[in-house]
Amino acid sequence: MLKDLYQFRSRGTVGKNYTGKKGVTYKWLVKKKNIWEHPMHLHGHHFRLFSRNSRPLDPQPWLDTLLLAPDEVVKVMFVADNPSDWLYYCYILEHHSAGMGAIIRVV
Ligand SMILES: [Cu+2]
Repeated sequence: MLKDLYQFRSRGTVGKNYTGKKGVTYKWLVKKKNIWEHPMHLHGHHFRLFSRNSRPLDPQPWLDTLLLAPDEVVKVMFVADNPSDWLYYCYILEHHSAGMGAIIRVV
């Protein structure tokens, strides 16, 4: 089963928190429309990129961080197999404190 998780739709908004079910594979759209790069990091899980700007990619290695280019839209997939509350955020402290952070709860 695939579910979309959609983060950081507009500039300056606080990241929305999500709840996922253990064992479910989630498709996750990462998008931030501005001029900066964002090194996005997820605790507790690894994920795989499968498209950048709607272009499918060859099989990619497992990651816990991805570099989001300016105006880029990236699709990743991960299996929610580690129950707890996990932080997902931009490593750049100014961006994180401005709202680029969210909790993904796996139950
Ligand atoms: Cu950032």
